[in-house]
Amino acid sequence: MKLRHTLASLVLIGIALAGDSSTTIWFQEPATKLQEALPLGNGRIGAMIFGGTDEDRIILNESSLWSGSKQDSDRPGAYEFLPEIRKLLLEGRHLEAEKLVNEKFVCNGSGSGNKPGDAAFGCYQTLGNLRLKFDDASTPVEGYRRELDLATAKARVDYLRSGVRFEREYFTTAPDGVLVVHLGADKPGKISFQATMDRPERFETIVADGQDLLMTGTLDDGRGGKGVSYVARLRVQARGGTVKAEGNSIQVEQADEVVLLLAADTDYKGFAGRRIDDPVASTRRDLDLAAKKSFAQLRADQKADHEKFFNRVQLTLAETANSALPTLDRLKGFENGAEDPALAALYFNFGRYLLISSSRPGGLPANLQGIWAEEIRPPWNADWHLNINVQMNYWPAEVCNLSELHEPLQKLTSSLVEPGRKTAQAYYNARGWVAHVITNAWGFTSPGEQASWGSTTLGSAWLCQHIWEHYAFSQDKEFLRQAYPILKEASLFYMDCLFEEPEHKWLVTGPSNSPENRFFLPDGRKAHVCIGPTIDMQILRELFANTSQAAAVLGVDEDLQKEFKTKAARLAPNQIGPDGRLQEWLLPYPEPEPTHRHISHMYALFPGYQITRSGTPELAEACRKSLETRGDNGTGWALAWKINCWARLGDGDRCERLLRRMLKPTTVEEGKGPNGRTYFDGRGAGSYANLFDAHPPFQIDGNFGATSGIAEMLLQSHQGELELLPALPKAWPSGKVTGLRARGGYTVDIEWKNGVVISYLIRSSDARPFKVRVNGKTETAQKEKISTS
Ligand code: FUC
Repeated sequence: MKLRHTLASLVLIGIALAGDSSTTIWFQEPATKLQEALPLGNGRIGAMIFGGTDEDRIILNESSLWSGSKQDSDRPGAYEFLPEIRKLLLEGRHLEAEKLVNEKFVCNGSGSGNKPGDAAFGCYQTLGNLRLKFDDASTPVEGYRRELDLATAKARVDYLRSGVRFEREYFTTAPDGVLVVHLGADKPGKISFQATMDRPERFETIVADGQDLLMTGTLDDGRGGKGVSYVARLRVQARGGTVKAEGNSIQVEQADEVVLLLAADTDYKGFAGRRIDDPVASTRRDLDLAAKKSFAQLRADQKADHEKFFNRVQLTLAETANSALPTLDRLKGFENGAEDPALAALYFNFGRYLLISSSRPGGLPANLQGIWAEEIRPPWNADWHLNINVQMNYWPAEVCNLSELHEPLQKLTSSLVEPGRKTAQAYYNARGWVAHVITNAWGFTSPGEQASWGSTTLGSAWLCQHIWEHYAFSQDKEFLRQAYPILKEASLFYMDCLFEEPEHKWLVTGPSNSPENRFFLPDGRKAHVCIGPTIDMQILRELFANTSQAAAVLGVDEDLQKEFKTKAARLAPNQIGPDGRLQEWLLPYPEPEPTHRHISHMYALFPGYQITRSGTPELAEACRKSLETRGDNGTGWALAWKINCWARLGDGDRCERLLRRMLKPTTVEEGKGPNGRTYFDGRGAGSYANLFDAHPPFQIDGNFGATSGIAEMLLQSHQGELELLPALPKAWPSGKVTGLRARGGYTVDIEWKNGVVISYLIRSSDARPFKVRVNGKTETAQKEKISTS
């Protein structure tokens, strides 16, 4: 079914086409650090291109390169302390409760702290570096350009040196599973360099099979034993000149043209990934197969594969003079007040590009750094945080028409059911499964190691929201049938865990946290552990509703459906505090940090949709007040979350202001205090030169969150209708977007001018009537109004 609706009285005058400026990140100099380098990825192999002219460094990654190992971090019988902890909390003795949680109710061992000898939690880590050292380092370089083309997923460097124009092209390809680098020159015999590989620890490089350079090593399992083994294998193909693999390098002399192929693999056998026994053999196979194709063929196949995802959505916003600048100058110009709507389109496209590059079916989900890490122990282990971060990574997946890239997250969720059942039993003596705040490549579901943040129990419930959202957008009943047991068991867990608070007889969770936030007790001391924080109640209301709706769609578990509804009705409600804000906790505690980065109680506004402008206007107004108090500063992901919230509140200008804040150029140095500690209060937050989000430090969730936020400004579908341009800022008076997805299985194109929709096209696989809100009016699209033009 197709619906084209042209508001005929308005003439479409050409909107300046943003062209390259919406899909190109570029520089006039090489990168000096990761935050300036260009990311490439095929979902599994990642590369960061520095493009140096004396030495070209490429940071290498493989998504399953995790230290640590499976561990038993639950405390059997911890549930025996539950009554005492709850009693203390009900009596207002929070600090005593917190002490008891720290003693008896956190995980066994050091958890994500990864203490020496007790580091089974592990961390995602870098595969190392590929370095190309060029011979002509002493001569000057002219006309240097380094760029990343998001539309075709290729990085490119070119420059003039000693009268020769050098060009290098780089891409990672999903169809062929390798990194490809092409080195060219406009004169014969001019390409000479030495290729080496290294990493900060645990590596050796050897020549294998006569021609390949191999870097191998084995990580720590966190208990003093051997963990995951890896291999990076480089092969050089040259036209003209000589290639010699010797010692720990490959030397190329006077070639006309060179192609480098790099394969990487690990023997990680967890919930996703390739499950390879012998990475030495698998990388050889990968290179043998890739080497059979010409460079042009490798590129054509990679380009087609990338475009299949990338071209589904197109966003056109006006270009200005600022749009033509190199990326960092463009950010600076924008910071200084230059208009540049196309910069938002570039940032949006970058988010889609990053998801395509870091999350592919069958692989591991994008972690805190996607797949791009240069350290052995990146910040927060580059793990999956379940109290906002990994979910935010997947906010753009459905609305940006990348539904199949959501799969790695769903796979992670289903992999946590089994370990999560054990955790549910140990800590709560409950049915079902639970995951708390953090997880890793090894199925960690226990509480975190500190009560102050680790007692958040909502991780599993929040992951389940993604199951429902995938169904809501795709209408894929078979997916829902398969995922239903996960929803059901998650719901059973929470049902068993809820207990009654005596004053109102509401059902609440506990011990719990409002993620990572604190409150003042009446005596002025600060506490974290609480019962029934607002976010828990919102998430459970949604989980119970989604589970019973899923059961209804599938025609199963009629009795349970009723039970879920009964329980949901008894959860503590959203409460408006004495100051008109939505209350974050069960009681209106004063807060030591009213601008705290987490805005957990906004869950019901976004990503949930229990609170809406039209359905619950008073609560929406309370959310607005809460957001006002939280302010327009924060870590990268906090800013991104706020964009989505303000979009739900219909305030496009506020969204644009926050987006400007996210695009504020920043550096690694600006993100650290004098003691080397990273800031959490918004200092140093913004965009690094390569547009990676700065928490600080680099954390990719903000990129994905802002991408979702931009989509939310243009299209919403959570209120039983498709709303076109619900939060359009004045700064984007004209534009066009195609291919966004809406709940119910619709694909939507919108074109607007002077802030008014002038045409739209809504496609769906069947002919159900639906409501669409356009230019302030809701209409039901009738079958007879549908044309297929
Ligand atoms: C949560 C946040 C931090 C950071 C970390 C990875 O703990 O509170 O700001 O994003 O996750």
